[in-house]
Amino acid sequence: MPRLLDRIESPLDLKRLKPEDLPRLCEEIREEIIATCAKNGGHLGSSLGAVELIVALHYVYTSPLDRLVFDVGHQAYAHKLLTGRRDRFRTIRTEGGLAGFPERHESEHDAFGVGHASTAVSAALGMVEGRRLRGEAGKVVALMGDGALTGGLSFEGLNQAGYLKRDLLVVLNDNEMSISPNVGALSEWLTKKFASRTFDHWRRTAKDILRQLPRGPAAIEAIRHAINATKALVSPGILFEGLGFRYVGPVDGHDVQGLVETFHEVALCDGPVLVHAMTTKGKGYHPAESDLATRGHGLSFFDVATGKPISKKPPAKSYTDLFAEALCDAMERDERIVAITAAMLEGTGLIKAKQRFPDRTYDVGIAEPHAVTFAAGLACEGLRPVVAIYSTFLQRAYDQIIHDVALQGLPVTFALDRGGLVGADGKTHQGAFDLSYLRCVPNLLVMAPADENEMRRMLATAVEHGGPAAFRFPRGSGQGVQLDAIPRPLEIGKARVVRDGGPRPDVVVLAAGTAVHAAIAAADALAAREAARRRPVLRPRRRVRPGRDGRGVGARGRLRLGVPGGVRAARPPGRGAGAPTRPARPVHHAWRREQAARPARDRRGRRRRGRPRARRRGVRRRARRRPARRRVSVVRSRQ
Ligand SMILES: Cc1ncc(C[n+]2csc(CCOP(=O)(O)OP(=O)(O)O)c2C)c(N)n1
Repeated sequence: MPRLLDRIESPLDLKRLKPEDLPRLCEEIREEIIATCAKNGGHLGSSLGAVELIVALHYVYTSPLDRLVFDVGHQAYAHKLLTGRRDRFRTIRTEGGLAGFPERHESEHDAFGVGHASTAVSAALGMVEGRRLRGEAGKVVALMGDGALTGGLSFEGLNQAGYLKRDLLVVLNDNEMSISPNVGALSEWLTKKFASRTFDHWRRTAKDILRQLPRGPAAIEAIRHAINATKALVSPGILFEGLGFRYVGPVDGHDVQGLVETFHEVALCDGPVLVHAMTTKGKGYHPAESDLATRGHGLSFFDVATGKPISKKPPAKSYTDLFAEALCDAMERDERIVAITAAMLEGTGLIKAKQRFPDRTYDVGIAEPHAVTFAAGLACEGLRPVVAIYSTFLQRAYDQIIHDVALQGLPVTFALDRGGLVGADGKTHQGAFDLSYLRCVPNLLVMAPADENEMRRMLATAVEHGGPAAFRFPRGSGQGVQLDAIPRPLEIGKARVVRDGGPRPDVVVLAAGTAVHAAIAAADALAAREAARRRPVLRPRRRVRPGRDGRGVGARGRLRLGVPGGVRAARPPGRGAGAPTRPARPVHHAWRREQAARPARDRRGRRRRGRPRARRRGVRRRARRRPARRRVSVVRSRQ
């Protein structure tokens, strides 16, 4: 039988289907999502769980006239399939293909670009208000998960929406999961829906009985009030109603026809409405549904039949695993150390700490700013909190880093995972800004380890340091170096000469972070070429003599390899200060090896020259006249 999905080029084609066709369409969408995620990886569980919600929303509302705003955007695969991107869906997350998240430039149906959590309500409310001010028609819908609801930003949006009383539909996709099972008092509150369902059943029965009894209208009215008051006590809706929303639910988030009816009804309501839909993460794919840890939240390549990962080589231990082990060891030795994550127990490896030290490991929900200030409070009481967080998500807590931790010099350690380029998750997830945004923070010790052993030593350094400290490490496996049994703290502020000697005394290679290994390879290659050619390959403009700490290296007499996947901070004042600079460009999704192979680009996004400046003609000619002593130095600078 031909697929219904193949008939859909836009949401208008979807509206031509009969409501009874929708369950079949949902199944076809699921198959497409599973087949694609198996090849490209991606957010399988979240996308499978939201299929019916997305189909029903597109069936009732008219995108792009009506705006559909996603939270995180990791559940939007069905939306991509229904909005003219079916043919390119199999390219998702690959270089040049569709992005894994909604992006405004990709489609007019992607109302808001996203990747980080808890933005949907605020963005949607802004759109509602923007349309009102411009006198434009159209509804706005925000689709968010119960995990995203743990982020304070969501409540800031709900708070204003309830106050403004504009037409805004918030659909709460409640699967009781964040990446791992959802946490917090709010999550417990939402589980009241079970009580609420039982109550609804009980209320219906009571009404039937009452109808048959001879009673006056006043008595019936009194009983109705009593029932409603009791419902408020057992329903999660009271929270949203208190914030000014009309609460509808809980409804079955996989009954697509029921959802269509509900959305038709609420589309006629004035003012803010919240529909509370219950869903199952990973719905329709047994391996995902039965994975209790994350319900197939985000998977890399897997076998569709079994759901088992397909991995070409046995995975070496990742930086994440090694960090988590080092942290557990440190927690064992030092009772002052506590571990904090913002809804990333799995991603940061802190699940290990949670198992070994449940009392000293905190998952605070998707609440990075709170995580940092909570850590500051712990530090005030003599503890040594380690906030394990992805580089990209720490961006959200910038003021907390400066105001709550750094200015007060509190001993909080930030362990930044996924520093550098992260691959297929794309521009919202690149850990490219951390060194730029951290280096300027007063009192903060900033480090980037060259390898996993140094990472362990940096954790020890940070804790011993007694002030604010941060170190960032990349995604993926370590260098495979030998690990010290007990990591010793490093000397702060000293660079290290990794290799000395070689054919050129006047060439210094500076590197930080895991670029040190690339720098050693570059130095080796350079030395080999120098030796083979019997003349200099590189000729710096002035002679340099590095000190042990990396100082004294002439500004031009060095070949500098940056930290992998980092961006430079803005142009310093004095060099064209005041003049408008061209904005830097984001790094888009691709496999990590493709990203690593891309030529470096300058601030304007132009390709950097493939060959070093000194190899240009005139320079080489002059260099021949003044051969240099042969020595290549590699200096690693450490902040
Ligand atoms: C600010 C921020 N912190 C952390 C994350 C990582 N993250 C991605 S999805 C997710 C869980 C979202 O849960 P929920 O909103 O309930 O959606 P579900 O996956 O359950 O459908 C988390 C923590 C993020 N995207 N943004």
